Amino acid sequence: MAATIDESRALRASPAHPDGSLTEAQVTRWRTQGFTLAHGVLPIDLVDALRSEAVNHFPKPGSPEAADFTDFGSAGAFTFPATVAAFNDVTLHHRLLDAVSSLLDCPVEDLRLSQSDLWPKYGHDSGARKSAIQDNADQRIHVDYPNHSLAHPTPWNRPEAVEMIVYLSDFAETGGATAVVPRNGTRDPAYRWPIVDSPGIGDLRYINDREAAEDYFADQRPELAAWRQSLYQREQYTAFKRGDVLFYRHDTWHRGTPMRAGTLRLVQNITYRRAQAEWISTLHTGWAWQAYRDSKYLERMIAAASLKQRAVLGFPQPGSDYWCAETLAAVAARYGMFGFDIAPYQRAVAAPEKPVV
Ligand SMILES: O=C(O)CCC(=O)C(=O)O
Ligand SMILES: [Fe+2]
Repeated sequence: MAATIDESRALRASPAHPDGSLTEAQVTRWRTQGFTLAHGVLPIDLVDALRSEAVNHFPKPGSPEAADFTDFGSAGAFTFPATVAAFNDVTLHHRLLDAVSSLLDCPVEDLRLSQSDLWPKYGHDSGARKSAIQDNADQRIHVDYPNHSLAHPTPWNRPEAVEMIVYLSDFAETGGATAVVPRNGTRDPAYRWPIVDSPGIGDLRYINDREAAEDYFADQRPELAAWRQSLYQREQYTAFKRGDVLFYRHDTWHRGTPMRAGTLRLVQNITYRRAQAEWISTLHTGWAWQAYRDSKYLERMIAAASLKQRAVLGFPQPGSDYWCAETLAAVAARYGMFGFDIAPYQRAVAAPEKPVV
């Protein structure tokens, strides 16, 4: 696909409301077709701040280090919670939280963060690389749930999670559109149930590269090989601009496509799930594991966070059974020096909401 796409299959971001909230059309599109590409959700200054931190951190495209860089998987320094403030600020941005809340029709306090990492992807000259079966350039069409969930997505109309790709680069420069297959109504054959017909699911071997994956699939499930080809034929491609956000789902067919050689595409991947969906794993080490650093960046982040931001990290909320005179004093003793305000938690203990009788 590289840096040019068939115009009739190009997806361009639609603008969010001026306050960054998703429009009704964007919400409907996510709920019916399985994705929406939105512009103006995050402040562009924040996107640019994160982008320049990442550009300085990763090898320059075209350098020998870039050629050796394994571009599959998340990047340690840019995994939540990170020492890069802009990265955490994007992750916990109230506009993203509000967007997920409107897509899932679920209060922000009932969401939990389960992924936030930044993926650098380098464009290689396809002729110069022998396609390996786990090559990440031209991915097989897939859904993301198998390595996020221990179970299987719930039926379409009760989604449990929202995945996001925050683009920090411009498609016009890097290529590497994300291909997505829009779901077309309740009987769309592309969205047949259950969603198990993809390499890596069940007893099928995991293979990333498109060509290798489809050869393998044709061998293992010959009766469904043409069906998988029909997914590729229906792809649409994100012609993203810096700051655009692709909101999609664990049950949306999609894939990464080849980039322009000699370029670096930076994206941040974020997932929020419903609090009760415990079968959706948190992909990273527990947040508390970043405590004890000399900079105290985790402790400072918790102290500075809003009640909603703390809630999505699993911090006990006002009104939780966790809070009592002893825990109020203890948490204040742990975080007070960083400016943590215990008052909202205290108030809820002093004046619990009256039970409905
Ligand atoms: O890089 C992209 O645009 C999509 C990547 C993707 O779908 C994946 O790695 O699971
Ligand atoms: Fe994916």
